[in-house]
Amino acid sequence: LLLDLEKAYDKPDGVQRGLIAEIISRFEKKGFYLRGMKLMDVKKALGEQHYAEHEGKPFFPGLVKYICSGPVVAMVWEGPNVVASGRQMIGATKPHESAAGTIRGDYALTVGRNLIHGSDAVESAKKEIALWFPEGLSQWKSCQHPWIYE
Ligand code: DAT
Ligand code: MG
Repeated sequence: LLLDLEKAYDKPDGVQRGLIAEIISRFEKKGFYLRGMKLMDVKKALGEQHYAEHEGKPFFPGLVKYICSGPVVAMVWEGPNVVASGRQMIGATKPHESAAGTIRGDYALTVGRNLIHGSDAVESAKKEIALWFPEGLSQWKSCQHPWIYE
């Protein structure tokens, strides 16, 4: 059993557009473990810290404004290779390049409204989880576990 962690969240447009359940259900049905989830308003400092790697780029101010523009649903998903699988399920950054069948490929049109964030590596997932879930995560075991995990 490989344990990887991915922090994923619906961006404000996912909440505004009523896609919370649709997005969660893809990760849930795949068999990943939900370890943490909350609806939250994003303060500017958190938005800036979360996107610190993009500071200085021309789209940075708009990106931070967007992420702070309404509540997001922050989630932590765990499972074998969840970072790589999760990025595949989310789709490419630019929706016109994201494959049909991915979240962005199915529901998004523009890069600045691409619905969902997913950590790009286990290391960044750990940092993002510490940033978004300082209260810690939940550990539990599904009754379906042996039917999904060998
Ligand atoms: P991802 O969200 O797929 O990890 P990223 O980390 O490269 O993509 O960028 C973070 C977000 O910044 C991305 O979801 C949307 C925005 N962004 C990235 N490149 C952009 C660009 N060229 N123009 C406008 N927004 C951009
Ligand atoms: Mg990224």
